[in-house]
Amino acid sequence: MNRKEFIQTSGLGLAALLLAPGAFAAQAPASRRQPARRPVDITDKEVVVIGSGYGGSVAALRLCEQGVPVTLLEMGLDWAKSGEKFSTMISPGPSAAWLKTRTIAPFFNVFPLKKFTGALDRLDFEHIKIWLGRGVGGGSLVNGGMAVTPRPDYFREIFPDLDADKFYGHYFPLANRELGANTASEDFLDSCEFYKFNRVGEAEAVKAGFRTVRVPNVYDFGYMEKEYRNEVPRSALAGEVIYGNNHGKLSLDKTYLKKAAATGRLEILAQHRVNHIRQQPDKSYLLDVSVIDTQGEEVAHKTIRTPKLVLAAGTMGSLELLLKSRSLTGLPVDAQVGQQWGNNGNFMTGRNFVQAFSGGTGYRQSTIPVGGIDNWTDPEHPFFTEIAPLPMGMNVATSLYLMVNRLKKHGQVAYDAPRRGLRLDWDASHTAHMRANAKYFLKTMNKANGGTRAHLLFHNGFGADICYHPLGGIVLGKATDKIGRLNGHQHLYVLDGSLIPGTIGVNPFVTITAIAEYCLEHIIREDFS
Ligand code: FAE
Repeated sequence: MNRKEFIQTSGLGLAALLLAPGAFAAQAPASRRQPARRPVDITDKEVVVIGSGYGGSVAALRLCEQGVPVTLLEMGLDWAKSGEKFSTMISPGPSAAWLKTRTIAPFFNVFPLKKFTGALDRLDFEHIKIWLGRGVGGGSLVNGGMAVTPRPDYFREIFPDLDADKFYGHYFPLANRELGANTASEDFLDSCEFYKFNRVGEAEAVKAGFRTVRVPNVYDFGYMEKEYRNEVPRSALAGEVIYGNNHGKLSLDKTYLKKAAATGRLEILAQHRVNHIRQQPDKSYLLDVSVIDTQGEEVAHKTIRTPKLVLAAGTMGSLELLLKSRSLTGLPVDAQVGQQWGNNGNFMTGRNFVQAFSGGTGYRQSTIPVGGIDNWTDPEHPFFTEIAPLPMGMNVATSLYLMVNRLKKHGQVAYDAPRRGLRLDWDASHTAHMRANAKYFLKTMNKANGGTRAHLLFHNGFGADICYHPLGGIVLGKATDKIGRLNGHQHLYVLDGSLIPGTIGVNPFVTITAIAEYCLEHIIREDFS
């Protein structure tokens, strides 16, 4: 079978499911268009947070707890309130893509979609594609939930100026606790048919001489065991993940944001897209905001003024807002902004014909990863890789890996004013050593276990352009002071993945959360007491 046939065959299976009644059931409600309005009034807010991902949610909770009223602006939907359901990977519906007419998964994009403000977005640059979450909860709505604390030696290498002992003694445990990180029981993983892919993945790795590790997750494994026993509606065991989970996943709307809302001081304005930021002579910030409908069209235009602004729009969102605002409104933005960007060493690869004569990787797969391969201490080929599920609704005898490598060379981000978009300096030279690691990994695995490089998934078997973890560009202690205040500003704080200089060696949301906790503790003490 060649790659085209593989895609077609898989597509046929998926198409059968697609044509099942209800596959397109929850389409976008036709929104009534209203003409765009000019802003008449300026609305004043005490503190505004832009973006409701990890950094924004920590900011919302910690400030609200201090008695500070917070307004949180999020361009995506408030899914819990919208009445929309998240769709599965094999029957994609409205949540599957942000304003696209075809699915945007890393592969098998054979599904047409109706344009809608979905939960998953993809930014396409020449040499890299970057996936993002959209909606109240940001990336937590669509990610795989892997809650990984970085290696202490690498954390020290990346953040030499931070107090690592305090991070491992306090901020990382705090982040894991608040996020609801938990670990699956070994009995369940050993016996559950949905985790055959992981058992195969671990056994093959051990046979090839690699070290495997159990990885915590924010998916509630107690709930998953009930799914398995058919006591509750299925989510991870029903193919839900990158288009959102209807149950089981402790996304931020169920953790940090829920706690913040319980204080009565949090105002969440969903479907509010911030277009640019202008600084006033009195140092306050004027935000130009579009209220958008589910087609992405502006239905109202607002101007919001605040003396204190938290920028937590995610690495790409915060970079775009700062660089675009500098170009459009003259917002003072330090020359360090845009430097030290990276893909966290992301490199996707896989193997076909895995255990082809002994049952493959399993017909049914949980969408939630639980295992990793830790080869970080190998001086020649250091990498960590997730043993990723591939819930295709059939046994494809294929293993998928999302590798996290070191970064040898940073990228740079700039604003391209004529094209009105970000420009990313990133090409094959940035990923050459990641490709070498992937080649070594696959060769070692195939030699020990059989199988072939996943030509059926990726061109040449390598997804060098796939990035789930964009990091950096507004690096802590470089573009900001030691606690996230943007250089040259007293009250503009950056609190998201952009603070991490391009790499952290593992999946990043626990680190983003812990750094936001650290920054907030100091910001509150210094600026809000
Ligand atoms: P993020 O969560 O991206 O939130 C930013 C928010 O700001 C979003 O909701 C945006 O819609 C909103 N926004 C952006 N611009 C604007 C604007 N102009 N106006 C208003 N709102 C705006 O930021 N990480 C892990 O640690 N473990 C995993 O298993 C994992 N799996 C992943 C799987 C997928 C498919 C993807 C896409 C990512 C995955 N990640 C994973 C990465 C993780 O989700 C990501 O690093 C964090 O979500 C980034 O957190 P931030 O707070 O930086």
